[in-house]
Amino acid sequence: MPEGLILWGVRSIYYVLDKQTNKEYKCVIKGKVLDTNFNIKGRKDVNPLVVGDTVIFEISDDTNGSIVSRCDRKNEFKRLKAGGREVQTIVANVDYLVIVDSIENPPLRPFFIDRCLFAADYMGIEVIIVFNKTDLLNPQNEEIYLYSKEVYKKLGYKTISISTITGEGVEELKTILKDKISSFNGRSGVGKSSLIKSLDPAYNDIRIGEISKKYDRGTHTTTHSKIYSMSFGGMLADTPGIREFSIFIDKPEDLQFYFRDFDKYRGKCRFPNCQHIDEPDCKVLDALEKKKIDCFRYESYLRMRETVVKLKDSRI
Ligand SMILES: Nc1nc2c(ncn2[C@@H]2O[C@H](COP(=O)(O)OP(=O)(O)O)[C@@H](O)[C@H]2O)c(=O)[nH]1
Ligand SMILES: [Mg+2]
Ligand SMILES: [Zn+2]
Repeated sequence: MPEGLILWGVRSIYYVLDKQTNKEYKCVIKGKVLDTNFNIKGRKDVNPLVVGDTVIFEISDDTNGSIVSRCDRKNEFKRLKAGGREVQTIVANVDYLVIVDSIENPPLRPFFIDRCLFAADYMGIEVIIVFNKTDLLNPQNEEIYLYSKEVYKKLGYKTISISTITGEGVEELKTILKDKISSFNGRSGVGKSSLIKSLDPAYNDIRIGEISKKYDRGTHTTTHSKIYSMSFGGMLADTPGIREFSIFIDKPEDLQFYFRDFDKYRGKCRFPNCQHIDEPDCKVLDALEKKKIDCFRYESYLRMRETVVKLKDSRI
């Protein structure tokens, strides 16, 4: 039976690319239930199949088929749905997770980026952070934008500044994404779909959204994830915007291990189980005070920890 790549899916119809012949088939799941383990840590995953999944499928005729099973995933990018009881996998098997944020309209949100970074690191996915809309930069916000970019760079994340209007950074991004499978993720209105268009004008008809004047945030225009084949080589998944990115982790105590900023200090705290909140002789707090750890990153840690602890309580 052929192996295929899930390009996109709506309701229970999936579009599958035959990896050998490069032909596309419209598929349903055979017998309606997929033979795979979807329960993640006791929570239901709302999507059994996501873009980027590899499946084994049967061809019924020239354009139709049915999916028999899902192959093991190399990696997966997921978040908790509102309420915390369900997990939503957004994309699987990517080489790069491209976190797209805009520096203006809507304004940059490092706390959002940090949540995505946590999830990517937790799941072992390499990240690129895109700062889009540089053409709109307001001098008042320049400092915070350049500062955050530098912080992420120092932590070892690839960062790139882009404008889909002036074309700044687009060629550079192309070089990085060439021949890879990548996924664009971020809030609504930051320019994910516009970026796909800039990277490959063949997709000029992708819908892009307007920014709501009232809230200075994007409207949901992209309704489902979809993979596009790039003419320069490689594939890109466009995903719907997410308003809140809730993370999940089994033990709140483990969150600290995904803050690279703490790596150099955390082993030296007085208490081996130090959470770096208010413990005496904490080397992370020391480093924070000496500005060796950036304060918005530390604030992110506290905020994320709080939500994780709350979720834990609400589950009992
Ligand atoms: N000024 C400016 N506007 C942009 C840029 N990229 C996207 N936009 C605008 O931002 C809005 C949202 O873009 P869209 O691609 O739909 O965002 P998505 O929700 O992340 O897919 C649209 O009005 C775009 O024209 C950019 O680099 N500069
Ligand atoms: Mg979009
Ligand atoms: Zn500590």
